[in-house]
Amino acid sequence: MRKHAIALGGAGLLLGVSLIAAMAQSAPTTPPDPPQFAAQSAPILVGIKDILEFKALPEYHEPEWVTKFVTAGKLPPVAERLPKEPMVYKTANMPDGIGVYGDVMRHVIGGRPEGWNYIGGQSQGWGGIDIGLSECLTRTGPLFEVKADELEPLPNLAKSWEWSEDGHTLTMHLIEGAKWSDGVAFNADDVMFYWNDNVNDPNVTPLNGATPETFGVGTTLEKVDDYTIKWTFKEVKPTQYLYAMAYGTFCPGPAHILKPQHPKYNTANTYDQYKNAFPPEFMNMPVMGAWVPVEYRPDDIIVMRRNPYYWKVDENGNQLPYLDELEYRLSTWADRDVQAVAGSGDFSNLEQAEGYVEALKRSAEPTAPARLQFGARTIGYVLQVNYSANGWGEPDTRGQAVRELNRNLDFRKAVSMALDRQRLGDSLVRGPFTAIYPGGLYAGTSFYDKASTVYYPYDIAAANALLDSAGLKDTDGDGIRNFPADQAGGANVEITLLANTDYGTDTNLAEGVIAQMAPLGLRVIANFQTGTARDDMAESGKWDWAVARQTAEIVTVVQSTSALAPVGPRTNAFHRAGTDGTLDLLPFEQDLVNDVNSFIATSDNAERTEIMKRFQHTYTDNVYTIGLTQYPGALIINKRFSNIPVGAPIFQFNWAEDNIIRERVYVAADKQSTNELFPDTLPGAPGSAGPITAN
Ligand code: BQZ
Ligand code: CA
Repeated sequence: MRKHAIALGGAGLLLGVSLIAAMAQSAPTTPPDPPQFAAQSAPILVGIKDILEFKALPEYHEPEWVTKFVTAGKLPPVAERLPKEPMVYKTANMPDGIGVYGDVMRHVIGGRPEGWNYIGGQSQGWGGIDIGLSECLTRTGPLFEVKADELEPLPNLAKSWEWSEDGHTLTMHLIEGAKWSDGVAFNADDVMFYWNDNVNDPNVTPLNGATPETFGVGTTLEKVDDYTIKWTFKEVKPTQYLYAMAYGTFCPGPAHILKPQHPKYNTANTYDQYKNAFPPEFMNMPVMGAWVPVEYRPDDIIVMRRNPYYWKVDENGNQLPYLDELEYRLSTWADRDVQAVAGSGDFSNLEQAEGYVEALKRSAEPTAPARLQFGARTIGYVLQVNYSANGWGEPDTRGQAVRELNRNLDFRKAVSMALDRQRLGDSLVRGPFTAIYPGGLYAGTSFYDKASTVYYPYDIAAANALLDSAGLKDTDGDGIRNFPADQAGGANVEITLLANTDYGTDTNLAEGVIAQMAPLGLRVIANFQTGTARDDMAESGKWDWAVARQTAEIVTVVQSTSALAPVGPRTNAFHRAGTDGTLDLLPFEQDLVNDVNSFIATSDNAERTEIMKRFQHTYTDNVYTIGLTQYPGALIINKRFSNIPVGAPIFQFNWAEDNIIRERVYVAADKQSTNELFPDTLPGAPGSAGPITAN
């Protein structure tokens, strides 16, 4: 508290200040109800067993052209390429039933591949590439269509699990006999390499940032045998962590390929060399996913061909996927919308609101090549402030003084009241789409409670009064408030704002925030970076404020729960441990941490609802993040595809690339295109130049 009080001239003043300020500012209120915007169609809710099961079938099939590889002796027969009990997708849950083989889904993405070492921390360019390549212990994307009272992550690489009597251990059974796309067996060694040498090696930051605390402080994992692993938790039956075992945070890599490059096993390698050992040019990287990268042309395209060892089938025994090829054109996110609407691309998550009216207009024409379907308001943005005042990101004196301000509630309230959120939303798109978003859990989601949500509405006069009385004055009369004399030499308050230039929406909102802070006497300076650089900077703590898009924990609470508060040194995006490994939590943050831990420790829904009401009140009353705007996303998919689930949201537990279950998507024979770039080819050996033909 001492350091904190000095920031604004002594504890006494601070206390007085708050009382005076309380009179000046408009009373906090609850947010206005979002304008009605009915998602166009609701999903058909089912049970988990209605979607899939694991069992042996009497016979298996493959595309005819793949059998040529078998007769040419380049592949074992399909039955030997499948596990004892493959995953079987139930026909009744397939919107258009059993599919046929052939055709391609053409994605367009704005990211660029750094390389194929996903668990070593490399991005493949997003937009569904990593989601497709990296199969995980459990799966949550498709949960949007699972009944609330049966909600539990879907089995995936872990086909079943059971809890011990005392609830502290979870025994998981891995799928038996599944193989990587190069034919090498998948087993517990892959899981343990990920856990021991990537999650638990402090020199490695897996992509999507899994840390040991993501699975609970003190949690351990051990191999029982090739197909059995055992978790031990401090909590009793924390079913929550099954969600963390899904995409993003528990998707093992091929240990037979990666381990030889890891410094623990190859002392000639640095950690940097490990992370970068498989550049984008390295083709045919073994995956557990349905398609394998076989062609990469920089700034042009990544082409993927079906994985002949994929371990999932339909009820007729047809090995999946139905689609033989996936493409990722390396362009921009905005171009993804344009190409999907125009029909030169096949898929987009419409998420940049500036393009909504045009996309709606084009898709409304009867001849439009793609179907556009809006979901609920799960897309949105916050202003994050960096709370770490003990070294995360090694700030200079100016940066440190900003963090001291960030940690001051009156400062955050003033920023919130200087924001005209309606104008920010309207600056993106007019109409019923955007809604004022105060921060915290999203309106319209299952744990949201309006009465628990505190909103500090636009009131620039009250905002200025608050900063005046908090002692943040413009001491040199140039219109910019100055730090207190003993902070950063009493210089003008200058705050950098991190935003992602891959998205027009991110930078438009950032410009809006910069403009709206000027009347508050704060100079906010654009720190705009391309996607990878932005993500790396956010991860490293080298930032003051950041414009950030929604994340799953704000939408569902149960996914990425540990990110809701700094429950561990690196679990939260905007408050991480300093150089001494400790977290300098503010009192209210400790309350949030306690609430998150209590939520995880109980499976009683009524209790959970109460905990989240308390959490939401603490979170929003303290303006933990400064919400900006929230709005619905729309899924745009070319009309030739079948088996697209009704009401699939572009984002909920995960993105639509996971939610629609692409391995079940197909194109009816009479609608098949000739868009495949490498027809009748399969992936080659790891590291070889490209796809191979049967002879
Ligand atoms: C969806 C998504 C699939 C990452 C990424 C990108 C990265 C973030 C985020 C989204 C893209 C698309 O989002 O915008 O619609 O296809 O890929 O992963 O924003 O910069 O780090 O979290 O998912
Ligand atoms: Ca000044």
